[in-house]
Amino acid sequence: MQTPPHGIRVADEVRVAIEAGAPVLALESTILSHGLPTPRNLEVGLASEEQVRSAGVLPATIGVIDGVATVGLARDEIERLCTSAEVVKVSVRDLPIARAQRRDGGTTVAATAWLAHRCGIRVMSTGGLGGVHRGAAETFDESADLTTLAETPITLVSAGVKSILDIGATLERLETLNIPVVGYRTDRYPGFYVADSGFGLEYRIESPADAAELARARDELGLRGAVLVANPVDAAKQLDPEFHDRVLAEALAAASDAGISGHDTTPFLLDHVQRATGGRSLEVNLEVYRGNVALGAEIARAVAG
Ligand code: PSU
Ligand code: MN
Repeated sequence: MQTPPHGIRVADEVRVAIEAGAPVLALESTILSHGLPTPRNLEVGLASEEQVRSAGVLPATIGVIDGVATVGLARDEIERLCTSAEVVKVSVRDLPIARAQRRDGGTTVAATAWLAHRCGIRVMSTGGLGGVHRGAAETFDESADLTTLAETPITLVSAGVKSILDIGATLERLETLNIPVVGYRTDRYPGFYVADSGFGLEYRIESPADAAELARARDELGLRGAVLVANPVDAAKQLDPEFHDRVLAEALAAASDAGISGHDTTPFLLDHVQRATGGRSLEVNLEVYRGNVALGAEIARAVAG
């Protein structure tokens, strides 16, 4: 593997696997520290690692412990990120701050992908990607996931972006940033809770081998960005699309009525959706994540093979 920078700790098991060219799948930790309620977060964190191992792939959950960016968190470290109230959300710009101030942090897609790539990991799974927020034309609120992925050559499996974001604008920005997006066995861009966001995709792939070939083609061309594999939730398990649209409209109206803005918007909307769906959105969230972890593991094997 390329020598990881001094500032990154790589678990022994992960280091050995990377050096041997064995399949490794990177997993983020903001979903655990900030995306899911306790104790479901810990169940999900441990179960997804187990799911990856059962598929013959080594999981590397990535996060920050005592300021140290860590690739391959130990079980007690995952527990710590799931239960401590002191855990901060760490994107790339937060990594040096977390290090200097010895914080614990859950890493976003951006920070996770960047750390994984620096250590030679080539595939990663997440639930939903960050993107362009509604109203971004005024607020400039766009996730650093997008700009980071433009310069991080990893294959990333997600179920698109949540509908609380501006999906059309996110797709436009991905195009501008030269980031290829392919549907996994679909021509439609998934909308996280629903299999079809209402936006189409120009390209699709049919297998993990196709994803591996795409990553190889990117490398052969010397391109430096990620390849995004958009993996929809099984239509039988999605949130009913009409119900979804109604709840989202209510949530957006409630946020506006309450004068919510800026970084408070996402937690407010997600909380509203969760309560308005009676927890059903959380179950879909977990189903989405399981599907992405399963596909990520298959792609990691194809890439390593
Ligand atoms: N989307 C979700 N749930 C999440 C996130 C995104 O549906 O928990 C997390 C991911 O870690 C993503 C981050 O990388 O939020 C994006 O945050 P921001 O918009 O602040 O960059
Ligand atoms: Mn933001």
